[in-house]
Formats: sequence, C-alpha cells, structure tokens
Amino acid sequence: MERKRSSELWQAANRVLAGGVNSPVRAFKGVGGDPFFAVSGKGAYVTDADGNALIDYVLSWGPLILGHAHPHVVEAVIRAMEKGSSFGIPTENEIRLAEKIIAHYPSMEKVRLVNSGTEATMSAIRLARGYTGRDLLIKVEGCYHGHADALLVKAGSGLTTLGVPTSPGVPAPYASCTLTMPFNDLAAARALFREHGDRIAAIIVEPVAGNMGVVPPAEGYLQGLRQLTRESGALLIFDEVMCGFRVALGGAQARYGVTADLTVLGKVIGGGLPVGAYGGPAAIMDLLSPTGPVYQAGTLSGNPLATAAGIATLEALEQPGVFESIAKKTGDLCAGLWALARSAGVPVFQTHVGTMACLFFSTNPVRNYADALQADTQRYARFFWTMLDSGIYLAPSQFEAMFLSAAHGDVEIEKTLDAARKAFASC
Ligand code: KE4
Repeated sequence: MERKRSSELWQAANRVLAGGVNSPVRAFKGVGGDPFFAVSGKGAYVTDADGNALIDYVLSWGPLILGHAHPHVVEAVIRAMEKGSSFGIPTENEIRLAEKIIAHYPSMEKVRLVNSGTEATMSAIRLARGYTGRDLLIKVEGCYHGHADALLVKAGSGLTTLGVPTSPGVPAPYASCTLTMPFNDLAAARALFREHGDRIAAIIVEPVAGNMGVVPPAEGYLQGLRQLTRESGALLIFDEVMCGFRVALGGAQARYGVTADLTVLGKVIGGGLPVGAYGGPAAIMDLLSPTGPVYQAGTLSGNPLATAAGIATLEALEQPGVFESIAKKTGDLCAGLWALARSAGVPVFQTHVGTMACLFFSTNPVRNYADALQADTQRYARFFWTMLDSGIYLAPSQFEAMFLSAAHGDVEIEKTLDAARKAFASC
C-alpha cells in the first residue's frame, strides 16, 4: 500500500514535533514502522495522506462511537462555533452535558467537566485525598489513567512497598504515595489494606481494563474492591474514560452493578473533541472549589464546541437499539476473527466487552498485565501490518483496544474478515 505522502509528512513532523507526534502511541512504536497521516474521516473509514481509505478500529482511541464526522455531531459543532468558540463564563450546554452524564451514571450526583482524561483522573485523585484526608493511592498494574505524576508508578520491591516512578521527571516522593497491585487479584488488594488500610485515600481502577489490551474484571473482583474500600473508608474511583459508554450505556457500573464513589469519564462524552469529566456524590463534589477547599480549574473546561459535540454524540448513542447494534457487530467480528485464527492454527485469546474488544496473540488466557505481557507482540505486529496493507486499521499496539462504531456495518465486517483470513495465514 502506497504511503509516500505519509512518509514525507513523517520526516517533516520529526523536524518540529517531539518524536514526530503529539501523543507517543501514534508513533507506531508498538508495531514498528512509521505511522500514516490521516487527512479525513467519514463513518467507519479514515483516509490517509496517500488517499487510502482504511476501516478504522481505533476511532481516535475510543471517542468516535458514532464513527467519523457523524452529521448530527458536525451540525452541532458548526452551530456552536457560529455563536463563538469560548466564553470562560457558564453556558447552558455544560448543564446539558452534565445532565446527560448523570442520567446514565446515577452514582454521579454532580460532575466537573475538564479537558482530558488525564486532567479528570488527576483531579479525582486530589479530591479523594482532600475528602479522606489520606495520602496513599492504589493503582492497578497495566491500567493507564493518563500521565499525571502520581500515576506514572510501578511496584516497589515488594507487593506492599510504596511505588517507584516509571518515568524520569517524577520525583520519588510523588511516586511513593502510590501503591500498585495486579488486576483481578483481591488477595493482593487485601494485603495492601492490611498493611496500609487507614492511610489509603482511594483505589483507582479501569473496571474493564483497556490499556493492557481489553481485560474484563473477574467474577466478584469489582464487588470485592467495593467492599474493601467501604470497610476502610477509602474511595473507589472507576476510571471509565475508555470503557464509559462503551461497555454499556451506563458503563461498567451498569454492566457489573458496582457503584463507584468517583467516576472518571472522557473520550465518548466529547465525541472527538477534548472533554474529560469526573463526578460523584454531592457530599464529595461540593469539596471542590469554589464551594470547597480542593482546588481545580481550567480555562477551556466545559468548552461550548466540546460540550456540543458530546451532547450530540450521546443524543445519537442513546437512541433505541443503537448501542446494542454496535455491541452485536463487535461480537460478530470477534466470533469471525476467532474462527479464522483457529482454522489458521494461530493461538489467540480474545476478549470482548460491549463495543470494545481485543485479540491477544497468546496461547494462554489473559487475566492481568503479567499475562498480557506474555503475548506475542511480534506476531501481532505482523498481523497489524498485513491488515493495514489490506485497508484495515487496528490499534498499533497489542496492548490497546479494538473499537467499533455505529458506522461499522456488515460490509466492513466482511472486508475485515477477508483481510484477516489472509493476515492469519501469513503472520
Ligand atoms: P487522555 O488524557 O489521553 O484524554 O486520557 C487519559 C486516559 C485515562 N484513562 C484511561 C482509561 C485511558 O484509556 C486514557 C487514555 N487512553 C489512551 C489510549 N489507551 C489515549 C491514547 C493516547 O495516549 O494517545
């Protein structure tokens, strides 16, 4: 597949942008080779700088659940833009978007809109620490919550020792307030609470992990975290930036029946424009400035264009049958891929939750990050490139998710399965 123009742009990008990108995963380091450049998107397709139309299963890393340039979203953003792009003064759309979120997430009595998932998780953690008066945070290995200092942490020497930074620039003391534990391991969580219980402000977890590939919670896992946090006075923070409105209209909380104390959202609620949000009971949220002492602010938070895109996206998504149709197509695609892998003798472990899925090139089940790391990333990379050359754009990393949209139809599923038949035979 011709990528001459993308190659020229990649050279230019590397002259002026750090790493040639504005977010690392876009550089394709997870699969080797150079990224293509996108010039437009419509429905299930993204068109690159060389005019190749690709069926898009990344969808901007999740936000585009309606597909690219959905008419309802485009119209809403144009209408908003014609009235002005930003005011820094309250606007009605901020209320409307918050009301829509709360309608699907009853655990959220109040919401604060911000500009990214990172900003939302960082702020939710500060609020949890302010509300509990405690410092320690527990995060799960392999879960990603954005790039705030407290979250760029890996386990110290032992399971219950305090965390150490995963990135230069994060002072050790910042990391030392974060503990880590494996996903789907309640014994590890109990050990941390035995050791540090009354110092733990919160657990933050992706209730359906999406950043180690897609890994669902084990039976009873989320309920166990809920019980541990309730018993200890720590808060349970569900980072639903990725799985929110993707694993169910009410996210993981609706799907698994576990209510978080604070919920973090992003991606889908912005419909492709920059929006993050966090929310919970008024008793906690009212601690936020200006009503309370926990400070958090943002020039463009609740921006009129972003809230217009988010409202339009949720309006279309909540139409009867839309979500269910996307989830069914996701299941159909997964079943087809699994059957093709089996018949080609390629060992895969597949996960599928709602409208997101993952194909691990692994001979073993994947229940946590350590399992995910056993996957054959080289084989995934070969599969990725063969699929891309056939016009199918999958996540450029084994440790990401496959997303579908309302625009992915039977034609796209068939094309994808045809390409996969060839890719499994040659990877
Ligand atoms: P942002 O700051 O990138 O908007 O959101 C951070 C974030 C928080 N929580 C979860 C569960 C997330 O998945 C993310 C961001 N996800 C990545 C993809 N796995 C975004 C892609 C990127 O980093 O460019």
